[in-house]
Amino acid sequence: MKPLKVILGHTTSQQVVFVGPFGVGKTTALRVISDIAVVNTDVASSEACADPEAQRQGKTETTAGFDYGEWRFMDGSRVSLIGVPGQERFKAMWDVMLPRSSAIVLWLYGNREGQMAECAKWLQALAERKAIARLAVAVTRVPDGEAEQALTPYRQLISRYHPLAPVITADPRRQSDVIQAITMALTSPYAAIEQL
Ligand SMILES: Nc1nc2c(ncn2[C@@H]2O[C@H](COP(=O)(O)OP(=O)(O)OP(=O)(O)O)[C@@H](O)[C@H]2O)c(=O)[nH]1
Ligand SMILES: [Mg+2]
Repeated sequence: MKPLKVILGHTTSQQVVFVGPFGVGKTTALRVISDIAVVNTDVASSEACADPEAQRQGKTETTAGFDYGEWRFMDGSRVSLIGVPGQERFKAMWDVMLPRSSAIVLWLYGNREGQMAECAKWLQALAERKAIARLAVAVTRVPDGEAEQALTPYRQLISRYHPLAPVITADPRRQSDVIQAITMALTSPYAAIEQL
């Protein structure tokens, strides 16, 4: 097992959790934004080997536990960042991490069939764990110039679960996009809980 080189000497006031399907970019986004060395539980994965897009993108590992990083929010407070596994077989981590989150970023593919069902599955998982009140949705891999058209079906579906959740396009490899997604999640208005 690799030694952990992280020294956590301060407290964080909020916790943002990254959720979404296998390989969408949760660990990538967390590594891009964390200002401490990321604690990481990625392991070699046969799913990654079998998934053609994962192969193209050089992904050979999957998160089996959770990623942990930290980031300083614009008000100066420190925020914990948690990336949970995308694979359902590790969903015990969702049960642990989601109910104690301050806000969620749901990462989704914008270039795959079946993403509305995938999106509904995640929204349901969040709702069941009472973790949907502060939410931003980041749709990845949307070609330039196609954002509005691509986001419309996501917005329609998401509004049934959370009428105020922002839905944006974002590239998890780009720091400014990840900052935008986290900031939107942390500042998104709470939906009245009875609406959820
Ligand atoms: N081409 C392209 N590649 C991307 C994009 N976003 C992420 N990737 C790549 O996709 C892969 C995502 O891998 P991870 O960050 O491990 O995904 P994950 O969501 O943490 O996956 P699990 O933890 O296994 O569920 C990385 O190789 C990224 O470089 C994108 O917008 N375009
Ligand atoms: Mg991961």
